[in-house]
Amino acid sequence: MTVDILRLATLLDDAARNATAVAQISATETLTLEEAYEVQRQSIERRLARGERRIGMKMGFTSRAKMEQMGVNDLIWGRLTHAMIAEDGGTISRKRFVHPRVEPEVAFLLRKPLSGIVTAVQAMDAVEAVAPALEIIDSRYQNFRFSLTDVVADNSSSSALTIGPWNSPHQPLDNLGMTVMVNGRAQSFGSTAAILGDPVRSLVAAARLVAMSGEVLEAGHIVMAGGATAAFELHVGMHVQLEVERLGRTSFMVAE
Ligand code: OOG
Ligand code: MG
Repeated sequence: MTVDILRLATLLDDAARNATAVAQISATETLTLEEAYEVQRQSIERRLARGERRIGMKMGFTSRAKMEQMGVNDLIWGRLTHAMIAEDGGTISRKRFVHPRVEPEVAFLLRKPLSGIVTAVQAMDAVEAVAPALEIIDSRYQNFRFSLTDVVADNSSSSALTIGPWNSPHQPLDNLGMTVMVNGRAQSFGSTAAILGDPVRSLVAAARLVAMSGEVLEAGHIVMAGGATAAFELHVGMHVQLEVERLGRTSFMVAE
């Protein structure tokens, strides 16, 4: 039986749009990794057709903490659109999501295109700025459970993000302390070192992975490096703040 890519892309796009969970695709169908990325691409095409603009990509499972939490051990990526960006310090409605979680990250802003096999030096040369970032992930699968191909098809759970101040990339980024506060209390601590040892490695991997799909990271694109700690559930009334050493803070509030 051949896989109906467009049907699955529509299923996941509708699930995200309506904030309703669906059963794991892998429960009934076996996709190759290439087919899963094609489902992802076509589901994002539907967003673009509704007027959303592509603004970059996100990396997933770049830390051991995230791999262990979700039981997936491969690097994955997803496509970001402008509609996923939430105001830094603003309020986000819980209604947009199925079962949202949040995780601390850093984001890169590119000043030059990047694609293919690059060194860390070449990758950093393409970076305009680096910022603290919070990623809200929201699997469209019931119980937030998925296989590798399930999560790839679902745009790697990409849902929303906030980005703090942009900083010069000309500084060490490989071991910056990360503190997540919820309603003024410390929720978790981490380090950018948890992201593949140095978040620039995530950017190197991002360039390699987009090239495998025949794509390029463009100047002006944002790359989310991946969660440094396990993600935690969001609930109405939570104020979440991330502070990254030397890079600054980003935050949001969850409303009804
Ligand atoms: C998949 C997305 C993983 C990260 O930063 O590792 C991810 C998930 O955990 O639902 O965004
Ligand atoms: Mg993430």
